[in-house]
Amino acid sequence: MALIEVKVPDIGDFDEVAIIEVLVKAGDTVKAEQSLITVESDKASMEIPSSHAGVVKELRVALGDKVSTGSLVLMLETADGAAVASAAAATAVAAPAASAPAPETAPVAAPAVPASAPASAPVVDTAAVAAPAAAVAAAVLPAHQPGTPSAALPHASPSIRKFARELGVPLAEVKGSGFKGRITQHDVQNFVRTVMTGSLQTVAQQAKAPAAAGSDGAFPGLLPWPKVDFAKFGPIERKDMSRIKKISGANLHRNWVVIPHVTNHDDADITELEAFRVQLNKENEKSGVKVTMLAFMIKAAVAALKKFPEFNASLDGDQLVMKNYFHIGFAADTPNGLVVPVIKDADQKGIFQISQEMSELAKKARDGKLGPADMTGGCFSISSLGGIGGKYFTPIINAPEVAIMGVCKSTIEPKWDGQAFQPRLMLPLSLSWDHRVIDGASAARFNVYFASLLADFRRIVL
Ligand code: CAO
Repeated sequence: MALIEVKVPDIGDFDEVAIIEVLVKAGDTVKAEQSLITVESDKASMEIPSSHAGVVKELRVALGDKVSTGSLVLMLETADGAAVASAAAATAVAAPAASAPAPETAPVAAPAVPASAPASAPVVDTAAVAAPAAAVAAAVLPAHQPGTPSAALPHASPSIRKFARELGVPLAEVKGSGFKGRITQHDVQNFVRTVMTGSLQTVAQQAKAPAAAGSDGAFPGLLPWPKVDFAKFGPIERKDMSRIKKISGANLHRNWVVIPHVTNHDDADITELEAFRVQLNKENEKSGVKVTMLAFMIKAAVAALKKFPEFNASLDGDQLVMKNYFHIGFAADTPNGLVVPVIKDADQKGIFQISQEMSELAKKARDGKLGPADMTGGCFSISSLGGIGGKYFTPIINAPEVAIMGVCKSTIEPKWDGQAFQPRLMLPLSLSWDHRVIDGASAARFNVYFASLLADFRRIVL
């Protein structure tokens, strides 16, 4: 018996790297080459293996500690009779796993399970975004009930560990199907699918929905995600998704899967309002504040939320949370993805103030400088593609909100006035709403009222 120090071996340029996983504890028996900790720099992660077999007597590091070559990891009792020694962990450290995709090529069907990485710069989703994604998902889907962790340490490459961490998957509960039981990307994806299916089933049961007949999941017969070797068909390259896209993708997917969406389309005649807007901008050219149609829509949304309060609500179990404040989010397109900054207390602000705040928030969004406070607390969102084009679309509700207004590019259309066709500037509206909270008739009324405000903005003061 001998007590040896196991140290971090030569890990090249990696200096002061954070420990993101501690894979052993005091009392564990480890084999030589078995991974002890995982460290991660901003570019890659790697596992630090044990130099010897033995029993862990004392851990000298903890999660989050920073280590470099030569840092003491743990004290190991070896059975090989070696004298008390200082042993750098095995020199053959697994090659760093750069933040490249895991080897298997199957794309991930963006699961709505939590990404455990904290979302310091939240994205889509108003209240939801500011919270870590885990908390967001937990608010909607029942928490995953841990299964029995496998007794053995999970074997997985650093890239798979990173992948699992991003999805919040506890590797100890994943059964490996790879060589010698190694966990593959496919195993992690399957785990997510199983949890998702179970969670959705629970949601359905909670809502007392009839169970899917004769199935062991909510989606009987659902085919697995296609696994394609794209390189077989032509040259390809792989790109990491931006952090914003990953977080917003998970939120959008959850919202799309969980919320029973319906979208009503309508048109608003904005001929006079557009003329007024152009006139306003001419008069205020020197102010530096440009009034956009979106500012009028934010005011119209406030008035419509006041008239139809169920649109200014959130579901909380069997209760509706009715809000007496009016914070309106607007979707902003940025080079890194979609974000939804929020104009707070829009009911207390005028068109100029809203226009100014919107332009400041849109700039902050494009510069990647929005903070959580800029994106939280929204009651209702507007997604405007008016500056780009298109006719109608089906926007995804920004949970925990219950409705979202999508608008596209206005165009001159012939409208019959009873005697002749008149050229009118028509704005296409697409209102998506949560059918658990809102009925179709209310949605149609909301759209008609919203359109009537834009058609004659004097109605806003009635
Ligand atoms: N019809 C016709 N023209 C419109 C219009 C509409 N509905 N809305 C805006 N425009 C015009 C503006 O008047 C402006 O024209 P000028 O430059 O001649 O004045 C031009 O389009 C550009 O407007 P804008 O997009 O800069 O301003 P905005 O206030 O309409 O929108 C913002 C601001 C931040 C919402 C927008 O830039 C943006 O990011 N939109 C994309 C939102 C998005 O991605 N939604 C999809 C979400 S689902 O994936």
